[in-house]
Amino acid sequence: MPASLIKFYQTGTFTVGNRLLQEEGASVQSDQARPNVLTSGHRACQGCGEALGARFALDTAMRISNSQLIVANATGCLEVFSTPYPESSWRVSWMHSLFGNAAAVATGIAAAMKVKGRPEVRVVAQGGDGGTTDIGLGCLSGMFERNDDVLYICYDNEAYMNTGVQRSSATPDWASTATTPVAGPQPRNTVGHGKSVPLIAMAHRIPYVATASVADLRDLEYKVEKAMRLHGARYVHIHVPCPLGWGSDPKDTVKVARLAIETGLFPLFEAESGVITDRTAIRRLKPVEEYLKLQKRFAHLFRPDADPHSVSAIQDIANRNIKEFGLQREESHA
Ligand SMILES: Cc1ncc(C[n+]2csc(CCOP(=O)(O)OP(=O)(O)O)c2C)c(N)n1
Ligand code: SF4
Repeated sequence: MPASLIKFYQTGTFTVGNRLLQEEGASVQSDQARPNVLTSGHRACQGCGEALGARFALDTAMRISNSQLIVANATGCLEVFSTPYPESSWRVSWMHSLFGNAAAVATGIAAAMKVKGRPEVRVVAQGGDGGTTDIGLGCLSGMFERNDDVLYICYDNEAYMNTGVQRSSATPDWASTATTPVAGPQPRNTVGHGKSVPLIAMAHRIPYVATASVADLRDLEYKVEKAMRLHGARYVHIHVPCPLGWGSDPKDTVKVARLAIETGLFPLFEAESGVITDRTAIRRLKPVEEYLKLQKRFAHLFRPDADPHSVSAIQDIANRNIKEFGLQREESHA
């Protein structure tokens, strides 16, 4: 989102609030005109970042498509907590795909709409990080390569939460999960070093790729809106803390998400046709400890006998992101 100068009365606070912002800078709040695509009554945990992200992302997609929207949803928490048979929290044409084929199902829907002469109907596919970065990556890459007219949204809670917190290829190194338990003198994930699907998407040179976070809902809305105004394959990757899997306090979901940005561990950027076009500079750089200490999945890093190199290695990852994505703020308005 284009940067704007911080006004003097906002200095020192993050709680500016919509009422102080111009309409174009404010996130959508509850009002009668809001589509409310994901209604109350679903069964997500308290403080679920995925529910928050999905609500804002799909309300935006619904608004931009004039309510002409079809959604394909991969198996995962979002699908399970929103549609316990025979109920549904969705107020949109919504289809449950398999775990790994949401992108292919969405491609089929888009092709069908084209054949039926319904270009006004827009298509979104969505899934968790497991459904996207692991089992669904083949279908997703095909969708990118064919430049199918679909917006794919990944809700990244950094593990397979729906089935009991197993590691995915989006799980950070050192995070304790059911399949990467804390064991041995230097506990860490020994399975792999993960992958960045936003960068993989960029390598396909698709029209639009963006990362977003529930810590900045206006930025999230802006990016989904931009993606929806374009055609061809588009990809938005949203960071969504999971209190259950991360061992964080449900009231801290937005705080944890914000710290991921402020430490440099989750860079916010946009890319068009494979080239980064914008990034969010970090306003107040924080050490990674502040992020890690709010989550029980990293508690082993702060035991008296923990290897201090682990935290410094995570700090190195954040530092590398800051450098690679140009997240260092050039001038201070604070
Ligand atoms: C082919 C197949 N393998 C395994 C499963 C079981 N399964 C359902 S949801 C899920 C995990 C989903 O994880 P993720 O995509 O990260 O979404 P989250 O639940 O974290 O939102 C798994 C393993 C399945 N439904 N289909
Ligand atoms: S397990 Fe995590 S992702 Fe699933 S509903 Fe609970 S908070 Fe949300």
